[in-house]
Amino acid sequence: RNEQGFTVFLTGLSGSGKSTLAKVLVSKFLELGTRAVTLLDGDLVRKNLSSELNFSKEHREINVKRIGFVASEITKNGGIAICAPIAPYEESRRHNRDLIGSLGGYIEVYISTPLEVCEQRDPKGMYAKARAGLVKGFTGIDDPYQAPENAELEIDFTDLTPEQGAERVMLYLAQEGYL
Ligand code: GGZ
Repeated sequence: RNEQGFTVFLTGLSGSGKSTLAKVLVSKFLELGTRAVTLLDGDLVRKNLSSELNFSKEHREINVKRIGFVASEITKNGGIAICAPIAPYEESRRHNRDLIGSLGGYIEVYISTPLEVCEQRDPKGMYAKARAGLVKGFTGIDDPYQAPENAELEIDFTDLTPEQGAERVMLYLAQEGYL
């Protein structure tokens, strides 16, 4: 069995389905029971690891690279890291890919659920606030999201359940020899 550590790095807009997918993936990896699984979700990282950071380009890049560093340590030690920040910039994603890829597996999953769908779902009411001008510099509204061009997988949750999305990721990981 392949015991190499790896990182599943989810990137996509707020409300695109990253966190839900990440949670389903955690339970699937735990069921397999092979390696320690660590979830680095956007919310919890912002609260615990990056609480002094705002949403400027500079601070988003620091935040995403911090997540990448923690994931690289987990990967180096043979664990599974699942990351779920927006990660809107190619530069930090590339940085993480190079760092983590040198220590184990790096699988970037672009969650490509379109803005219209994310905005319609608006699970936390953030898009309504952004449209009303109560939140400035919100990704997809008045802040950029650079769509990945070299992601290992792309998943659009418009017509897909979290379970179906997770199955696609698991299938890919099995095909590539990670599981
Ligand atoms: C984007 C913001 C913003 C702005 C607060 N832009 O739906 P959420 O609430 O839970 O997901 C969003 C989360 C994004 O944090 P990340 O650390 O993943 O972003 S990044 O990778 O760019 O560092 C949203 C909330 O934080 N949020 N203000 N202006 N999202």
